Amino acid sequence: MQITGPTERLNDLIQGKAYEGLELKREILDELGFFVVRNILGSDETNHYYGLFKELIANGTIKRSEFHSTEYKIDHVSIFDDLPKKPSFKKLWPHFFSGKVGSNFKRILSKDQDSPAAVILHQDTSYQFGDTEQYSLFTSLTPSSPRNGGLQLYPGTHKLGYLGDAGSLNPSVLPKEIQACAPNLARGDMLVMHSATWHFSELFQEGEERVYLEWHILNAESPFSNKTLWGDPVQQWQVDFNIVNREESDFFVRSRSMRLKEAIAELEELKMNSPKN
Ligand SMILES: O=C(O)CCC(=O)C(=O)O
Repeated sequence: MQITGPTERLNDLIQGKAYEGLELKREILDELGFFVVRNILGSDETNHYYGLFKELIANGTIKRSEFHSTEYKIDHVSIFDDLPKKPSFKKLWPHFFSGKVGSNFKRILSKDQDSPAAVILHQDTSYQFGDTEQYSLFTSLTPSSPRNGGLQLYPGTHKLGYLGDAGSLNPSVLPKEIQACAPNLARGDMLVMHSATWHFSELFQEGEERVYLEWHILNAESPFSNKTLWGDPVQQWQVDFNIVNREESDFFVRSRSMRLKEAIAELEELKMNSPKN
């Protein structure tokens, strides 16, 4: 298998730091699959949301997900819901889905010395439902860089779309000229990422805890949108289901992952009953 792409152009954009600015540049997001909007929140606002996050942990309202080392599910909490109404966020919405912007989950992704694990190279599209044009908006509540496990992304890889399976991707199939980009985020910066972009994060090594407040956005007319953030959508089909709990969907009577779970359970049983035990 050989993949070719506009590597010279992508490298020029990365080297010229075209991926960052005070305002979202939609055409650059389309080319690279990501963009950093600087200073989407001021420092007082950022500290306010960071404080809320710490309070929610301290009073037991949220906790780290059992099977995802950086994730806190926060969909049951409404104190972050004023964010999409902030003037700086409102400026973003006309850039997406002809101004009909929906969301179907929000969460916090944090990494520190107590939960330092690296996250494999993957794309989110394989874990989502519906249209493949969806985005994560990661607002950084603390400084983020590769040293504290910040996200790194392969430019342009969203153009490959959905890849037919989920799991750890193989970066050696990409054109050798393409390098991962590791944007440093300051408190209050936002990383906008197309869900098909290949991304990963390294082990937390040092520095402040790395905390992203993520809003996931999609076309508000998608059956999987459960909250309209902007516009006046006509939503003819709706699936009442929170994709943060994707393993609980009822779409399949028998899916690949169900068969895999069954096979693992059978294997465990065989091992238990083998004469060696
Ligand atoms: O928290 C991280 O470092 C990455 C998380 C991520 O990419 C994901 O949950 O899809």
